[in-house]
Amino acid sequence: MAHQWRGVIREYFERLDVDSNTKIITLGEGGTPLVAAPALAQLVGAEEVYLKVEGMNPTGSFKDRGMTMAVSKAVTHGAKAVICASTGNTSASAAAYAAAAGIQSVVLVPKGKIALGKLAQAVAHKAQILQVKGNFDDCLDLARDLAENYAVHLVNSVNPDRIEGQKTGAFEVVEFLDRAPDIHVLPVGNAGNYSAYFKGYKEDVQAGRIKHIPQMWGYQADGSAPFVYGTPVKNPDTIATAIRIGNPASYDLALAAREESQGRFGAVKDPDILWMHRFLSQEVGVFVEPSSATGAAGLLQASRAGDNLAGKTIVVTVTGNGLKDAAWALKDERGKEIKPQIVSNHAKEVAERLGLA
Ligand code: AN7
Repeated sequence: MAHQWRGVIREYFERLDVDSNTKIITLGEGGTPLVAAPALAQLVGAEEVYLKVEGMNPTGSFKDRGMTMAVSKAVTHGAKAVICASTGNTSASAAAYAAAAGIQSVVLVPKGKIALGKLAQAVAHKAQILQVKGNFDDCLDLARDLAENYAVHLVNSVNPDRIEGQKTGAFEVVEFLDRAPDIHVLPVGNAGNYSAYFKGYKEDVQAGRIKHIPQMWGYQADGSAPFVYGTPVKNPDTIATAIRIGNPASYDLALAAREESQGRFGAVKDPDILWMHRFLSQEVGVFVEPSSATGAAGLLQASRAGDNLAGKTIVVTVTGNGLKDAAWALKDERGKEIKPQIVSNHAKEVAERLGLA
């Protein structure tokens, strides 16, 4: 008999900060596939590399794991509206879960700097959307201010319910592998997800399910890399708009996670992110948004710089679906637009064009 996945709150009820009074708002998030990526393993010289494909979540990103918790808690406490600042995915997720809960959502996004698919999602789910003249960091300051002073509930990852929900990604990795990977790699913006996976692994160690926490490797775009420079970045700049964040909300949590896991932070250049974005599509078969390729790009950079990954089992979280920011797939390596050829409906001509004749 087939069983439907019930969403992360019901699947992990005993391991989350919820109880029988929690009004569960779910869209069936979580339970995403861990996909073997032999082409990537070969490229970086590792024993095995798996992609945790978070683009399979209901709104196409990992944010849904945290949003089911944050919106469930908000509704349980009687909230009638939620607010968030976002580079796109948080707003798409907040809008969808608010719709499911029958409450209002307000989203603040940096003007002109969010991918079209994500904006479309917020519009589709009837969020009140405001484009702020400023970057993500300005939007977050504004959202915090409004949530403090008005009757709206903040659902950014400064809200611990978000991290709590997102830690379930680590639980799923452990259940699938039946052990901890040696290294877990992620793209980093606010470092909420980095901190959440660490929390999940740590709880699995404490519960005796695994023996050690994997090294946590977090990668940022080099124009937006406060963890690498050790200080906030005033005007973050990268084509990877999802992680265009200069003043990460989970800075201290993530530093502690890096320390305890003997992990690292690194920065990769935009062209290397786009190269890996294409490699994952073409050689692995997984279509992600550019930001989501940043972790894998960092792993390749480490391997090229001399890190010996032989014998290692590595999990890379790919955070968002390629369809959200599809325009990048329609450009070649030089940035030139790719347009499929136009042909008649004659088999002979088509065969010639395809080089079959
Ligand atoms: C695809 O939606 O911050 O380090 O406002 O959308 O936990 O912030 C998105 C972040 C990685 C970084 N990959 O995660 C937002 C937002 C994708 C993302 C990140 C984001 P964090």
